Amino acid sequence: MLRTPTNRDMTTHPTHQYSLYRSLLGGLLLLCSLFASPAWSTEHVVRMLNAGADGSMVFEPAFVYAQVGDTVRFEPTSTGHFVRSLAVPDGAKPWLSELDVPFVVTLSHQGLYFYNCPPHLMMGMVGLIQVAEAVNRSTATAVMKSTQGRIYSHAARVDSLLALVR
Ligand SMILES: [Cu+2]
Repeated sequence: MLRTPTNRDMTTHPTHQYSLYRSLLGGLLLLCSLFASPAWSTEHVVRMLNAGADGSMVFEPAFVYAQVGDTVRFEPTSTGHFVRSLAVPDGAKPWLSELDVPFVVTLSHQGLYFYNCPPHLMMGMVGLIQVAEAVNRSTATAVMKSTQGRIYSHAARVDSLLALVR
């Protein structure tokens, strides 16, 4: 049977206690959502193309400047491509994606990340990501220069990428 609230009900369930609980819960939910998908991180998209603004067999954009915690999503817009890292900063995990499958890299450390598409390396299908400070500049540059010797067409792309490092 229903009854009207009495003074006694109001003291056992004080309104201010309920609203405090609600704001705590709200704060907790907000914190959880912040950690689940950080509002301050950016997803950069790099497309893998048979033909782009810079000629055939390209990553577009080939140079990305990012911050720690950002992600890069490699989109297999054209078929026949995948992506493999050739140089990453100390502590960062090297990567290798599958053919024609979108691939997301989380940029865990600052520095330079140099990568290529192995079947099209000879055609200069390379790219570079700079995350904050280029702390591994000399190591990455050495890898890029030695890789350049294995490229038959568009080898100058390596120099263009190096020139973009801040
Ligand atoms: Cu390719």
